[in-house]
Amino acid sequence: MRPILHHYPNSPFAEKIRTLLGFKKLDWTSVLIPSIMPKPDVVALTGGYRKTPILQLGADIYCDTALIAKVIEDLAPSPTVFPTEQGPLASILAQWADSTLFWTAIPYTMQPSGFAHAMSGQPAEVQQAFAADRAKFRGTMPRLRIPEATHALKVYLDQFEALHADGRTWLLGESPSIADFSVYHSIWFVARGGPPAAILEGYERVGAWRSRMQAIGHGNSERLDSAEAVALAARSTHAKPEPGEFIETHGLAFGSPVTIAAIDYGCDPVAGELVISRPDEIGLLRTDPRAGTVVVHFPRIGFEIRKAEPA
Ligand SMILES: N[C@@H](CCC(=O)N[C@@H](CS)C(=O)NCC(=O)O)C(=O)O
Repeated sequence: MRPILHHYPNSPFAEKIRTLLGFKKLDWTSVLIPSIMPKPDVVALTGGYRKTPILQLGADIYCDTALIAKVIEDLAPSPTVFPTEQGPLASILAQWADSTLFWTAIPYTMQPSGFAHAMSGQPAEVQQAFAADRAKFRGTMPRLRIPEATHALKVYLDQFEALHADGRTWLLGESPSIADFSVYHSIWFVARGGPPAAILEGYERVGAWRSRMQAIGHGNSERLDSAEAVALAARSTHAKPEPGEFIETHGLAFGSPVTIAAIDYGCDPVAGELVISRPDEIGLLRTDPRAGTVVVHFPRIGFEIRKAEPA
């Protein structure tokens, strides 16, 4: 089935998945979504989750790029981005990059000169709306100040430069892995960030690796309108969750009413019946007036399940 990516051009996590789709040579459908709330078509599909990107396969909606990467690996197993000779290291490095490195690159790049570059040409109301949206999105999550973010980013770049001193092609050796895609999207964001991009100067080996990543491209995609994608979900049948595969945790049986929410930021809860509980994935079934009955999937790590309170 042709995967549908809901994304917008300037999103680093979307760039991770666009590059992965390019690497896997998968034809995909591109749905452009707003970068700030409201996102009525996204929320019709997810039930409340608002982060970017999401991946849609018919009436199955996949949230968070840790899970989306695994879904893409299943759709196109070869060449793998989870090479066995690297064991679990690739996933561990990817998780560090998707959290610590990302939350260093963002406050560093969005310092006033980078924010002005990102917003150039936008009216003051749009800039204010973006800043207010992101303040609400981050919630109470601690945020590095610019001097600490700058220093940390230099330390990380020094470490990546040192890693490449042995002439390796990819971060963990001779095969690209999910770690390359996760580290790449934050460096990509810094590189297109205007004046703050100067921090990358002098990192020759990191620059050469970045060019190799960029050369992968985004593969072939066709555009679809987001309302069409919602209608497509309503016409599709979701994959059948298997009660036999369900691991009981939290004392919750298959089909229990729950909410699932991210635990770091963008913690909007999604309500439905818990129908997937695997070691690395959880998911719920919900019915939406526009999208019909859909299964919304999340990675287990980074999300919490709560028993739904009776109305
Ligand atoms: N853990 C999430 C993080 C996604 C994320 O933080 N995405 C940013 C854009 S790169 C976002 O959602 N920004 C707010 C928005 O797009 O509404 C993932 O791996 O997908």
